[in-house]
Amino acid sequence: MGKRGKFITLEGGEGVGKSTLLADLRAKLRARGIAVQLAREPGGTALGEAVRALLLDPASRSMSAESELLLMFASRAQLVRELVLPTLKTGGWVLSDRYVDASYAYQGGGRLVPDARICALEEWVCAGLKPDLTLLLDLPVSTGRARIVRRGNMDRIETETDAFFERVRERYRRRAEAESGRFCVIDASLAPAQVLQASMVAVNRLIKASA
Ligand code: Z5A
Repeated sequence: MGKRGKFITLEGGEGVGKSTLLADLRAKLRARGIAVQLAREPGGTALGEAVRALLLDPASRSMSAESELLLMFASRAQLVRELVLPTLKTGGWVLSDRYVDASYAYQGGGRLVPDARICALEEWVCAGLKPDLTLLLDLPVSTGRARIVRRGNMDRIETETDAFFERVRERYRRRAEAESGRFCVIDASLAPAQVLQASMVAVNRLIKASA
């Protein structure tokens, strides 16, 4: 049987530069001859994109924390089975804009859903799939928000309070401390080229380990 591919996730609060980094990382990996599949959460499959539209629609303002959490996991269940596991199995690498850490940060940290609930869903839905590497782009909330505001068109979650996003950031940092072998924390206030360079240090380690 061929070698399993690697699963890299990008995490962080609003406007930290995940989409920007994702495109740059894909280019770097492809230049090294590595087949890369991009993913995003919520979304990444036809079903997941429909769920994403529901989740982010400002008109869904009455959505409960429980509904939000379950919809995030519904999208994830489909992504894992339809895209991530099949790609890894054939030796491809998957770069995903968010994965299960986002549920602990946003629904756990932000919405105060008990971790035990999220953990139970993770055990069921993720089928033991953990990222090989998680790049956490860390940025003060005010800086990320300023970038988002400049872009315009705020989605439902982006209109949350600063206190909500401070809790999200704190939760991400705590998870990174607790799993320092999997996480690499990047200073997202650096210029995009420097963010890419710092990320490539960790990615190169993964490439070496898989050679
Ligand atoms: N969510 C959740 O609650 N629970 C879950 O389990 C999951 C997700 C999976 C959708 O995610 C929402 O779902 C998200 C979390 C929640 N909540 N919100 N809000 P998303 O990933 O699609 O949305 P996002 O976090 O808001 O991503 P984003 O707005 O697209 O930001 P980004 O991808 O991190 O940044 P970007 O688009 O690359 O950059 C933003 C701007 O900054 C842009 O103008 C860039 O040109 C600029 N930029 C990028 N990098 C830099 C640097 N280094 N310096 C200066 N400017 C930069």
